Amino acid sequence: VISPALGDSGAHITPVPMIKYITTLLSLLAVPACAAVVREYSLNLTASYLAPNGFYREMFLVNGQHPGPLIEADEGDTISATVYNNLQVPMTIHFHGIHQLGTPWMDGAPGVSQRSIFPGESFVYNFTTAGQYGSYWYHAHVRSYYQDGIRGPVYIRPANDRPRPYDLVTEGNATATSILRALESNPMPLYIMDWNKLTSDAIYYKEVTYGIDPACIFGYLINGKGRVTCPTNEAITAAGASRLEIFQNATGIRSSFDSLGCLDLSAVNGYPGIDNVALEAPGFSTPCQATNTDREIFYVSGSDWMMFNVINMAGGFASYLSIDGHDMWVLQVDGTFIQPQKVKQLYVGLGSRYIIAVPTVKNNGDFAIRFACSEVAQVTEQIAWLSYNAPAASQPVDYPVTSDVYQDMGGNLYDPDNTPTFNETAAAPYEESVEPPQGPAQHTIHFTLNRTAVVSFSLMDGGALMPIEMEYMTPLLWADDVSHPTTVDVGIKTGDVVDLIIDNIDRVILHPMHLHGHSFWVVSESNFESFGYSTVEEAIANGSSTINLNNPPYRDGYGVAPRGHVVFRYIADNAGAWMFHCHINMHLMTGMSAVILEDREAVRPRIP
Ligand SMILES: [Cu+2]
Repeated sequence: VISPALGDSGAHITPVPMIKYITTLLSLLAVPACAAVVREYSLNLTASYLAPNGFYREMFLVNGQHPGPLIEADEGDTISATVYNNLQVPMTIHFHGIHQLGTPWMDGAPGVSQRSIFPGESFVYNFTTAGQYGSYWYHAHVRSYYQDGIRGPVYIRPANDRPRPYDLVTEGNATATSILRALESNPMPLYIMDWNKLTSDAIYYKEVTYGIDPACIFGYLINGKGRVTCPTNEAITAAGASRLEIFQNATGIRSSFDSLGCLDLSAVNGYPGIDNVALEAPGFSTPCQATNTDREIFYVSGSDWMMFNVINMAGGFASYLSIDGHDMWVLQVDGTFIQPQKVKQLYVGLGSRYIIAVPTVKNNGDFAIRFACSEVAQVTEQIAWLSYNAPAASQPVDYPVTSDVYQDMGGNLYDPDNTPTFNETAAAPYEESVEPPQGPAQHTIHFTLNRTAVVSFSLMDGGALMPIEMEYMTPLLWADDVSHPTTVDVGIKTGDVVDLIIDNIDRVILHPMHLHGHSFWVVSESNFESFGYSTVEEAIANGSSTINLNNPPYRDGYGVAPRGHVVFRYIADNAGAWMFHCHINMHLMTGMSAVILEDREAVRPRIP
């Protein structure tokens, strides 16, 4: 129906041959829902020296590829993934969004749920997918090594008896609904990842040594592919006009963009005069140099619909996704079917996953799939191609605007119809059973997201930072001493309801907060004010307008806007020691992380 280009270097993607399509249709009829199996995978981690966007650097690979291979299962299957660490650094693998229900020691958090896998060692991650479906991903959780290449997708096909919202998309057209149902078994990959010239260790070294926040990337990759383009400063400045305003409102300083579209952050970085801070050593910055490497390309033929699995695997940046001239129906977010939204632009939060259906337009041409950085810190975009033409040896010429609806490199959407963009706050779960508990929570924990120095980011109210050395300590899941300033031990017992109130007092930075071991309901949210109450009950009693206990979004990661707040509510149904942290690697590395203990004594005797 639709297949990516064959014979490309870089990401290795399995096309969808027609025979598999037919087999899937048959399997929907033939396979009983209870036929859970064990899905075995080997993940061989190696280092290499490659140039995915035209510049050579040391990078990491999983089974010789970046991103790593797809791990797939049917809902209820067990996944058994053996990781062979052939790198020269310690490693763990975290299965992002997988609850690890009953197996907290398989969560892949170094110093929290396991000891690191040291060079030459292996480790078997063995866990169930029961109760979970949709899109997830796996990534290194030691230091920032996932942004060097240790990352890949996990896809769990929903059980046959899951209610699906496809009729709302197709307006009851049975043929169209059956097409979506078939595409669901193997959605096309659309993985966005940011990329740097330097390794994450080198960037971290620069961050702590020079005291600079490396909020600047060398460009995005889509499915491990992409190229560097060097737009004019006039074009960057035009696309980034709103960023200049936001920064000026926060700091009083009129800033400017460098050749890679990075905002000059000297005023808050404390280290003036650096171009491309994440890319070069101070004093050795080089201006943007364009490359001509292949972009990802998808060839379309015949089908009325496409389905994409969108995953933000980036190390630091969220982005906006748009496809020139095409609508997108958002069907799932973070492994949950939602009330579908038809949009022309989708905010793709760091660590988050989205299943989208795209109606084809039956118009011979090449259309750009555009990811634009949504952060204040940089104007940059990467594109992949959606081609209705026959596969060709050469790629389409860059940037033909093939539609009057398109998104520029600053993430500004040009749409004569003013179609609403994706509304995260309104992304209600489709299944009515996914409802939060309504009564008072047994525990309310307050966090404050704060930049306590140029390169120290905290979430504890008192400003405590989780030291990077935690990764080498006896894992908190079974350690005798848990008395660290970033350990939250408030006596949570199995079955308790927990509210996390998170105020972000930073003026510019959105922090994408990720909770391990659970999904949560976003029961309050604001992008301009703190929560202002000590509990959800108090907020309700005072008539707070931000509280939403009526089918709120159900997520495992969610961005907290600058000056804003969120309240996450979850059920403590998974005894263990669970990380709660910002997913921006350089924030996690400099302290923005905590561990929430949950009925730990109940699980300690069961640890293998
Ligand atoms: Cu952060």
